[in-house]
Amino acid sequence: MKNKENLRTITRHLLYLTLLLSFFILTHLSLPAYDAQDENGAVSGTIKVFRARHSGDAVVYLEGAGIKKEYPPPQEASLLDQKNLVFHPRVLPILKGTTVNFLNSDDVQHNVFAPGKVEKFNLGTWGKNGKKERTFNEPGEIVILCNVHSEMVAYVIILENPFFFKTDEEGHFKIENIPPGDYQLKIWHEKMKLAPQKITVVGGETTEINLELTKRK
Ligand SMILES: [Cu+2]
Repeated sequence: MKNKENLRTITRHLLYLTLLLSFFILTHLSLPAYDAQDENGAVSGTIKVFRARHSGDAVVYLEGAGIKKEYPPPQEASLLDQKNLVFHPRVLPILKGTTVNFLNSDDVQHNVFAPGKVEKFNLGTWGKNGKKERTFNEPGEIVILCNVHSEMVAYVIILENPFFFKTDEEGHFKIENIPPGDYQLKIWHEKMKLAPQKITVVGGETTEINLELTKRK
């Protein structure tokens, strides 16, 4: 009786093992069937910004015929804080349709308004820990100001696809998960400009590109 039960348990385990093995073999065997072109690629490199304190706050983004026109915006809102009389972050790139929470973390009152062409608005003036939100649906650059402190400025950059990256202070960027194809790599910077660059993204590979921003807008 005991032996029979043991045998049954062993048989059951063997069956599970066989199923598991077949699953792994099947999934791994099917991998080489995918062409490298079915995989996405990446672009990375460094943007050196001249005549600036550092190489950060440059927004690198892609445009191209192969990119879809509509991407669902993130569920989570982005944050633009006002702390120590400065907007944080100074440059906020977002995907079109994203909601931005405007927060005041200071003891003094701050205001938020945009005098620009893409969107013109004034969210009002409020005190510590107060928050207002706004959703941005039009692509472009929006200059954000505070009418209490004239030196405060931030830039919301609204982009049409998720293939963008804001450089760190060393100028590094990396855009991942890009469908293979030809693109125009563009750069937004507060003060500097550069002509669009042609790049090719190859599936499963990272295209390296290093650029310099030397011309003023
Ligand atoms: Cu202010």
